[in-house]
Amino acid sequence: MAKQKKASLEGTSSKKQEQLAKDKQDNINQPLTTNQGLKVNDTNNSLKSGERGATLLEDFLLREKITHFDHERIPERIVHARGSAAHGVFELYDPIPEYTKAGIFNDTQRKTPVFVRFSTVAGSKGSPDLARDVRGFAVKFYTEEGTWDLVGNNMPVFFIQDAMKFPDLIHSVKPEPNNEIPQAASAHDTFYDFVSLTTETLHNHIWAMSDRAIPRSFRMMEGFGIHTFRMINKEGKSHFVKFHWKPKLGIHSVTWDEAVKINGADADFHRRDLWDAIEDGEYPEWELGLQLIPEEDEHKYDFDLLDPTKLIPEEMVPVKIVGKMTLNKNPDNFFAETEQVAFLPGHIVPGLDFTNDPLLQGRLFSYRDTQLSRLGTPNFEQIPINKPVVPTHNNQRDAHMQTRIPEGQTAYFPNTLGGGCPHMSKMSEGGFTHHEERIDAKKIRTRSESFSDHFSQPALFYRSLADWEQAHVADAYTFELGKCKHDAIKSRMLWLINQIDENLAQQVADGLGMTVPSKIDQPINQAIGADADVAKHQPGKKKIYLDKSPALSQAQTKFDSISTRKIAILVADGFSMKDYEKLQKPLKNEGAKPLLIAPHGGTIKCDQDMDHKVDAAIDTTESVLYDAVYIPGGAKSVEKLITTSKFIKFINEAFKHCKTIGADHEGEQLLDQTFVKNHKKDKAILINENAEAFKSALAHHRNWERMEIAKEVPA
Ligand code: HDE
Repeated sequence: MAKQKKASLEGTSSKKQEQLAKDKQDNINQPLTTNQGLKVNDTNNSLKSGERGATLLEDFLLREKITHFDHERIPERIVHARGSAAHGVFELYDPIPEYTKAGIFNDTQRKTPVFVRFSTVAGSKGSPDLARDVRGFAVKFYTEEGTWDLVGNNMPVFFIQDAMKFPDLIHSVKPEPNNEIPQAASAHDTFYDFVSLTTETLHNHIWAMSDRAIPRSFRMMEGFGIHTFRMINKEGKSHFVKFHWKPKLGIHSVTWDEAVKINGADADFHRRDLWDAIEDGEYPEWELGLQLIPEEDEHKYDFDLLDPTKLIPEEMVPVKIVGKMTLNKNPDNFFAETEQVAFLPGHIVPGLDFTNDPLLQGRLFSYRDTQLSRLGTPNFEQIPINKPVVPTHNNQRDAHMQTRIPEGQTAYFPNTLGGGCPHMSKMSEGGFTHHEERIDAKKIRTRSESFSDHFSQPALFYRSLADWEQAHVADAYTFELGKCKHDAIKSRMLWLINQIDENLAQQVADGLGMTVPSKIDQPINQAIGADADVAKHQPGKKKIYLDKSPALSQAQTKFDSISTRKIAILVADGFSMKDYEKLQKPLKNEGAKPLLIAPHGGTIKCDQDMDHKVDAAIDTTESVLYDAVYIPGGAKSVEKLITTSKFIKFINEAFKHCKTIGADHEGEQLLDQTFVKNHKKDKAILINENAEAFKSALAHHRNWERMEIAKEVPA
């Protein structure tokens, strides 16, 4: 199946890949040279005055090598430093000329190349993948009309409403400035000090307390453009639009206990997962969906479309699926591509435009600016990964690392000496023009009152979750606040959570050993100016304009695929080949990965005396790295497994994390040594069942009904 997929995409010639090929460097069969092309015959020893003497200044080979090394690092991204990326293609299902004239949304024959970078937000470049955090979901479309960047996240709302607050938000969540602790974690006082005083953060914050913040895989997350953008059609008519990415594999997460352990067992868990899936030909796919709102309906909702802390429930405005994105190629070089890629929300194409969302407006400035310090030059757009696939011509000149050689006498407009070129394009020739928006306003530094409802949507989100998701949210708040030292901060947070949901606040308070305060002694929303009327800006009581939005719950996602799920098959010498084969082939046929875990590395013998390659020795792996466990029969094999305590821990942990566990014949004896012994009726514990039952439980990801019992497992 994997091979077939690869073949089907081979014909996808990508203009971007052809362009990148020109800059690639292949060292195979090439002599080592300096950067001047001088062949080198010793790159191991410096030039010395005598065998044991000092190194000579003359040694230009040493100087070139060391100097380049000394300058290898560039500043990491101030946010989203930790990330992984891949190449792919976007294909349109049906043209939508009634909404936009953008070529990418009108031509179903196009295979638009994309480069997509996923990231965490708060951690440094080397931080672990399973931090509780928002994930970046940035897509660069190399379109025929220029590059379009859709720089979004895996949650549909943001923490703040105005770009002015971004440095405050980030300073509060990043490691504290006096001791640079904690790394890649929001569970500390400065973050909650800020959140508890800035109520607009509460909506994104409750998403960050949910399972969305600990995804099983980048391939199993949704993506959102967050802001309301505009689509403009040929007649100049504008529609508001929100962008959604829907993962083909559904939305799935790990548990917090797993996340903590994965960070130790494999800090590159998400990075590796994305890389491996693409190498295996199991190409990650998302459908692109649009929520389209006619201009006339701008003021129809109980929230402001320009407020990036609000989502539009899918039940109010359905998501129209318009195309599909497939990631089908890993980068060749992490630094050149993943690190140097520069996303700018300001990169748009005709047929798309911005709105006055004050967060988006600030981003339009920030991203170009940040590339200057990160990549060191306004010529960052000449770096291969950032180059558009269409030609560029203008009168910008020079600056650090200019790689082009502009010809001619003129670098200004208008001119006659250069034949008036490069000339401007009329709209009819594809020239970009801004949507004409009527503005009649005072210049004023303020926040619109229509932005001040801060409790309704966090409450809607919480109400829409399944019981098990709500329990995870309560646990997350309790964990995070439990790490804070200041009671005043925790108390303010409890009061705020109480505004969202009283039951939730009570659970968190119980966990913290505190009481929910009935009032707080200071205005809670401090994100306003000194002269502003504080009372006017207090968030009102939550409103209920929609009882529930099922689309917000992961319980409503797809549970129909086992593709790329990893199954740990626990074996020792003498395991039953018949049992193994019963499961192995059906799993592989559907793209899942059965992996042999044995007491030692190398090979292991089945009961038919055949050698099988071991995928991991038990001491080098952990159950948190797999989606399910299976123990085939074979008396000798099971006897050995029972005496190796790590296998017992492995199964207990898989049980704790609500995973599917299967066993056949003597394999059951191993389960009898574990917590599973008393829970064989659990619907994801499959003893002597057929492969279909195992696959179905696996596709359901987890048996969350087990959650309460699982808490008792001392693993
Ligand atoms: Fe970003 N953000 N951001 N952000 N953001 C950056 O740009 C910034 C915001 C997002 O994989 C930086 O090139 C400001 C919202 C992603 O390379 C920086 C504001 C959303 C990425 C920056 C926001 C995002 C970034 C750091 C408030 C979701 C990673 C490096 C006005 C819609 C892109 C860089 C990648 C990166 C600033 C708010 C998503 C500093 C000032 C809202 C996915 O420019």
